[in-house]
Amino acid sequence: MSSWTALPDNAVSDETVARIDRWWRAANYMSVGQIYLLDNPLLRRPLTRDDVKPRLLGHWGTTPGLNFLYAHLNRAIAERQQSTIYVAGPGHGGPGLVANTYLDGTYSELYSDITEDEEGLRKLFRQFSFPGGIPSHVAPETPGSIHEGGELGYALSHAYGAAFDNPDLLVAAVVGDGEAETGPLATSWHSNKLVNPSHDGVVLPILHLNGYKIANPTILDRIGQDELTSLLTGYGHKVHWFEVADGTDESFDSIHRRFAATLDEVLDEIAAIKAAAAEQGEDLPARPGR
Ligand SMILES: Cc1ncc(C[n+]2csc(CCOP(=O)(O)OP(=O)(O)O)c2C)c(N)n1
Ligand SMILES: [Mg+2]
Repeated sequence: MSSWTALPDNAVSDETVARIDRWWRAANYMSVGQIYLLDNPLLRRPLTRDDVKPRLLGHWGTTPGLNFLYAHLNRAIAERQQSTIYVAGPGHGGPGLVANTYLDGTYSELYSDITEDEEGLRKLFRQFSFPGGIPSHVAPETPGSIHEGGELGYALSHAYGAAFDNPDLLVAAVVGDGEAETGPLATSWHSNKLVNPSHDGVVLPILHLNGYKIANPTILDRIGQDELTSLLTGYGHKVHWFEVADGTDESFDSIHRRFAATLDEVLDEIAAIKAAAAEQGEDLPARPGR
């Protein structure tokens, strides 16, 4: 199977949904553990004050969304054999990406002292945002990272930079709604004008509209769905909404199925654009400056 494969009528099985959910929950647990725990990583004994970090840096808000996207993208790109990187823009998203790379085995491969057992997990939790440890944003030491997240604003610029002249690469770029208020991010929605589907890869911007920049409301969340859709459409993006209502009693099973269907729809649309570009080939206008 080559990349940019369309899989119309793709239905995820019960087993796949259960596996996505288990991955997501494990990554969430490991993210909370990194933010809060100095010791007692598997909570085998009752939690005490000494188990908890005295000074917390980083916050939980963005992490379940980042982990959710990572788990779902893994499913879709494995099925399509699609070469992909994941760029995490939102503030303090570090624990999510560290958790996912630990779960897939890469972390222990690169850092042999962070072993795949309880002691390794203890060290992994302790080192996060701790003196002598690792930063709370994705950083050069995060496995596979090309994107330093500490200064917000560059998720899309880095994503497009990775996609240019890399025709088989999909870059899933998660943008924080707070990050989106920075000047660099606000202008980089326009980078789509520079992409040529026959020469370049594809950037899939995913706006993580969790409503807040740490604890304060974000503009893109408050302007409402119609205005935000118009704004992004005006920038030349096709908008797909995925929402989970506050306080919903929708099951996780249903939420996972809905998101998997949305992601498949988006990836099928991208495959169609790539197929059309391959057919037209060099007739497509080259991007400015070529
Ligand atoms: C350029 C820049 N300004 C300010 C900050 C401080 N800061 C860290 S996280 C954050 C909030 C970012 O909001 P969002 O991207 O929505 O992430 P979330 O809070 O939802 O995790 C801010 C303002 C920063 N890291 N970089
Ligand atoms: Mg946010």
